Amino acid sequence: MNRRDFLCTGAAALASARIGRRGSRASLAVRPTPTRSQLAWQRDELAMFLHFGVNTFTDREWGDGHEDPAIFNPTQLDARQWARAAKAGGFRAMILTAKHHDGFCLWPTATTDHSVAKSRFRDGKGDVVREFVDASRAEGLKVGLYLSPWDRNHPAYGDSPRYNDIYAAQLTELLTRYGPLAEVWFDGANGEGPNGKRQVYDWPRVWSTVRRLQPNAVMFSDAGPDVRWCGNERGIAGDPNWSTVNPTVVTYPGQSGPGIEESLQHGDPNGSVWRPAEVDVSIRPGWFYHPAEDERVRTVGGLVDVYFSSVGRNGKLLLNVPPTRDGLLHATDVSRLAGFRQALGAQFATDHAKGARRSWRVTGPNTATLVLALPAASTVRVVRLSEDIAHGQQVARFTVAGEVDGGWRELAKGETIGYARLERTEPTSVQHLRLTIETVDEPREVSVALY
Ligand code: FUL
Repeated sequence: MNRRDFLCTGAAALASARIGRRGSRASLAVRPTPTRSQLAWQRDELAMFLHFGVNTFTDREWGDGHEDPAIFNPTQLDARQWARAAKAGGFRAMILTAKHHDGFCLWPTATTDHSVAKSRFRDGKGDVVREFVDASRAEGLKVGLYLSPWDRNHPAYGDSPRYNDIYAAQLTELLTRYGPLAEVWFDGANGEGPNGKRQVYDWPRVWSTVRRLQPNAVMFSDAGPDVRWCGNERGIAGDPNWSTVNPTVVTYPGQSGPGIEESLQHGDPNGSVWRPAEVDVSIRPGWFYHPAEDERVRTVGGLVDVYFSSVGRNGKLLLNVPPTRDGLLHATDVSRLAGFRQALGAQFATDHAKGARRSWRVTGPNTATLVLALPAASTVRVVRLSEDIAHGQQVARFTVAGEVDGGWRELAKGETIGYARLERTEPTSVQHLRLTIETVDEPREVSVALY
């Protein structure tokens, strides 16, 4: 079973209630704030994930490491087409699976023969990582790489010190050959059975290698250290979703046990480190391309829903769009990406709160109210709230009400806000709007936009 299927909805709901109550009592002397890289990462909002490798040619999701490298032959590979599609979709970065669990390396590495160098792609002289990086840069996109720790091909895997050297060498190649990386992605999956090889990874070594060689890259994993997995692959960030976590709960990728799921999904209002959630989800049912899924690509409306449940819940969206065997993104996926961007543009075209008179009042040590008088009565369908997260995250609860027929009607209500909180409301015509917040430290003004 995929480890990522573990999410149990009942437990998540309980956890959410518990964190909600704790939220208003949190009191850290100094609350965590994001680094410059974490801030830039979150403000980018959208990154595209590309799962590509031997699985693309075997029609599988997890290769077993026995694949013949010769099967890898994307004859029309055009990474510029990937980058153009990403850009047209409003994405700011792309992350490629340089090596998935099957161990096949998309770059010519000195650490194994199981790579593009032994494939028919560009007569064994190709380098998919290089083409990917160059294409991303040409389109102004940031670059990220995924390097699976689990390796079902490498003979050293399971001989822990030896494989840790190999893994560090692979990482070093990727971190030193391709210019600045914005993100390095460490998967937590390890499906070795009871008779399989057990590898003890050296995570401190891995993390310090990235810090040393790419100090501006954020590192993703269940355990961060910079950004954390949101706890599911359905495109839905936790609610509430704190960007602060207690770092003693999830300490390495793939860890399971009590409290892990709650920590990944919800973070912790009392957490001592800033580790925001990344929401990885595929545009198709699988991560790799399968022709049988051509009719099952998420619709534009479905993608907009994912935006609301990821970016709109204080997450960063990492949307997977897998290249086909030709080495191109499928036309359906490309048109859905363009449609997604268009739909978001239409949705957020007019902010009715622009030019509103704002009166901000701190009503207690942990409470405040913001009243907006809009320039004209407007029909509100979506409320967008946002905290200035450069100063951290502090809202534990909020209520938005609109003045209707001389009284206040509740339009939206919830727990955390963070970078962004998007709430759909019953279309309601209002001219005055009131936001009430409860915070974990001295209240700071929240931005409100209305669409
Ligand atoms: C999981 C992997 O097992 C999947 O194949 C995929 O790479 C996904 C993003 O992460 O843990």
